[in-house]
Amino acid sequence: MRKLGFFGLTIPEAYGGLGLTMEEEVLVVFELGWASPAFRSLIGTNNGIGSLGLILDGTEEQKRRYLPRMASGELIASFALTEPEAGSDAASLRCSAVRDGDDYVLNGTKRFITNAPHAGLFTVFARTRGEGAAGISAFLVDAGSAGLSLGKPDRKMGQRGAHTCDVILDHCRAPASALLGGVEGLGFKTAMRTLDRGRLHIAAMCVGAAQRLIHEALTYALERRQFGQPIANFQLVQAMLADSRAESYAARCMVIDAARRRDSGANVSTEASCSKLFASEMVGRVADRAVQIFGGAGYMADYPVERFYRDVRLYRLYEGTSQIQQLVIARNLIREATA
Ligand code: COS
Repeated sequence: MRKLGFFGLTIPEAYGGLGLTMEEEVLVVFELGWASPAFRSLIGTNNGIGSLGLILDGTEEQKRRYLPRMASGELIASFALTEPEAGSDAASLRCSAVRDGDDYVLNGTKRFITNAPHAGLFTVFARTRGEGAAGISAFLVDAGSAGLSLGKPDRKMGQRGAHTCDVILDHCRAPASALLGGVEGLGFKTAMRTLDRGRLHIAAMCVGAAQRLIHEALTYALERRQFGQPIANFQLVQAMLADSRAESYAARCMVIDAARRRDSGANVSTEASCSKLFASEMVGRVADRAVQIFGGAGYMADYPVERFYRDVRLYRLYEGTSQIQQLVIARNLIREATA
């Protein structure tokens, strides 16, 4: 995948990536979702939340320093926003960054950080001044920095091929040049704009995983015989396959439409949240039906549906829970109506 340029799918060509449009990116992500939701994380963060803050708000010097090595796969990037006490309420994060001479000194713990065990660079969100969103800044912190250490590997229900752990910052020194964009107080908006794209990427993953689950369930239903015939002949089984096909098609259309809108320069905060909400809930239902069609065999680790069932549960949780997507959609609706 490294040789084929997968680590730099969305990094601009000027920095050594393939510079795919969002529409092109989601087409690739459909395939990654089909193949392995967990393995996707290794390249997914370089093409999404790991690099996007830098692409959106980094200085030219910061981009030139890191993006070419990310695009080649030499440098794995990671996005460190979540904390033990700051999940859905990201603006309440407590990690602090205090200016000390030519450096910032960072203190705090970041939780569930995807790719942390492999990362060479973390985009760390920390509080430089005051309460709330306006007090948050983003820093590009090298993994080898003194004072940065990793917690024990997280033991997860699924997505075990995606490695996550705590990132602990204990008087970790980062040079002033590590401040993303060179300006304090922009970090929260960088995180939100990054997640707008990241959520669309996750929605595309859900579509790919759903298509794989339907393929597995259909293949099994055509082979498995009960009452003297393939179970695919039974209308109750057909109804499950048909609902899954219809719902995954709807999600696919949403994701492609939102991606095209983003490529045309539109703000897709609402469309990204709609896509992630619908697609992640959809793939949960599709995985559940796939296990049902397999019957007892679907509960066994012998078939991929058991792993997919566990893997796709995460999509309703990370990069914003379903409830956070509902909140974003409703807030945007009300803002538009009252503007
Ligand atoms: N793009 C640009 N700016 C945005 C934005 C977006 N999508 N969303 C919010 N902002 C801006 C707002 O305009 C506001 O700026 P001003 O004060 O200048 O108007 C600022 O950011 C704060 O926004 P808001 O008041 O809406 O922040 P809240 O604390 O109410 O929280 C939610 C917003 C809940 C949407 C946010 O905390 C969130 O997304 N939480 C989930 C976090 C998440 O996804 N975690 C997963 C981590 S990665 S696996």
